[in-house]
Amino acid sequence: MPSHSYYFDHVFLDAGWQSDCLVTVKDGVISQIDPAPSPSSIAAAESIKGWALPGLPNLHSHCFQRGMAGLSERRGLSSDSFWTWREVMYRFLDRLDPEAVEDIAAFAMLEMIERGYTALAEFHYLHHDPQGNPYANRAEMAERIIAAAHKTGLCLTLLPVFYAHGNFGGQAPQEGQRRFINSLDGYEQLLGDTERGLHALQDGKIGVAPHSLRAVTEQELAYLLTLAPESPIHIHIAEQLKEVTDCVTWSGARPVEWLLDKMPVDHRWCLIHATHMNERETQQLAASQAIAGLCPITEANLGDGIFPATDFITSGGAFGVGSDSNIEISAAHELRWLEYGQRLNLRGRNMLALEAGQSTGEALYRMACRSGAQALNQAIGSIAVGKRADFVVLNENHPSLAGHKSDSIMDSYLFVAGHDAIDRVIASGKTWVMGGRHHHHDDITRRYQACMKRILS
Ligand code: NGQ
Ligand code: ZN
Repeated sequence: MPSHSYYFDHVFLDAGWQSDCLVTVKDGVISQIDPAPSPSSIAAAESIKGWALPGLPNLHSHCFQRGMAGLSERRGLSSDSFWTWREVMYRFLDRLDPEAVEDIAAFAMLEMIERGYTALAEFHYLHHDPQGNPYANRAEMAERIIAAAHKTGLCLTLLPVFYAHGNFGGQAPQEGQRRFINSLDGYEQLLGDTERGLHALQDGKIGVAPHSLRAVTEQELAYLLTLAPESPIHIHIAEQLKEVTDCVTWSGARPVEWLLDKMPVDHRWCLIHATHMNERETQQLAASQAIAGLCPITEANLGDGIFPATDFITSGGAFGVGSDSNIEISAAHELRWLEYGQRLNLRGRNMLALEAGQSTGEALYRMACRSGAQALNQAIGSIAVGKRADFVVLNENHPSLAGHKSDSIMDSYLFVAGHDAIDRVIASGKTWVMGGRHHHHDDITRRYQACMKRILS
């Protein structure tokens, strides 16, 4: 494939904003960056106005949950909680066949790429048919997720989930969990089939996802770690207080404490939520090189609590963000709410920028890019040679950016304009979104509408 050059008015490099910069892309990867290009190379390049950022990685999602957004916001008979939401979610599953999963996933991914994400780690656990039997093709559902990524241009790390139990200590799974359940043998087969399916994508990668400490035993977890030794490991942990007390009752230790004690937690790991940690756990997790995968919009929606992000980063910890339940998909809003949670909790401002004079938006964006790349095991999250050519370009004419210099662009994007400012998105060197709309916006949206009418009828 021949190379292609972009001449950016403004581009956010590792060293900061750079004006009038030439970026050359070959085979979907950045091959050269020239901050002082010659007039002839400028003339030969495609000129891009506006403010170009690296695409943000979305490190945690369950795409199918996009289809139930808005269906669990009505007060129930007893007090509503994460656990009653989960019952609604389990009932919603009864409506989903492979076609619906593909149509909903494509729509969720469409929103992701139109709203600032160019890569996704999909934590995929809806494996089986409505009776709980594997499909003839064990990776049927995984292939639907892969097809949706293909249609939208998102870079995909697919995390098939291992789920075997209903609570700590190897308890039997509940009826509502039947579509998630695998033996270790069945899981290994699924992992292999999914990995083969990922060859359909240019940058498809695999990872291993024990659902939570509730869903796996210690022995199963130890075994899972051996299955793909180079790949990321993602796990839900300590999201709800009940999970903490159940874990203490079972083992005498808190979930994060237990995990750090029993498992070789390192840079391969991404701990999703980790909301409820004491100071010691916060410091030890920070030192482990694992990523904290935070999903502040979902955590607010589900009433989880607030992650100790300020203490965590002061201790050297690294976080990325995910859209999780997909109740609202927006890279900017996710980061905004991460910062706002800290402000509300600690009654301060600019909590997640560590140095005086630093832009909070830039601190958040850089952290989530770097950690997201690690959690997805992909060469993404930075505009640098060797990285996937993913650019999110903000409209220079957006009113909330008008008159701004580079030092306040990221803050205005994250805290003010949000995804409304996104003009163009380039993923793997190809333009997928123009004027804020994906090439397949209408088709994917129409399919989603038809699907929702069908499954909600
Ligand atoms: C999930 N979601 O697997 O979709 C979980 C809820 C559970 C979030 N934690 C179910 N947001 O943890 O058991
Ligand atoms: Zn989740």
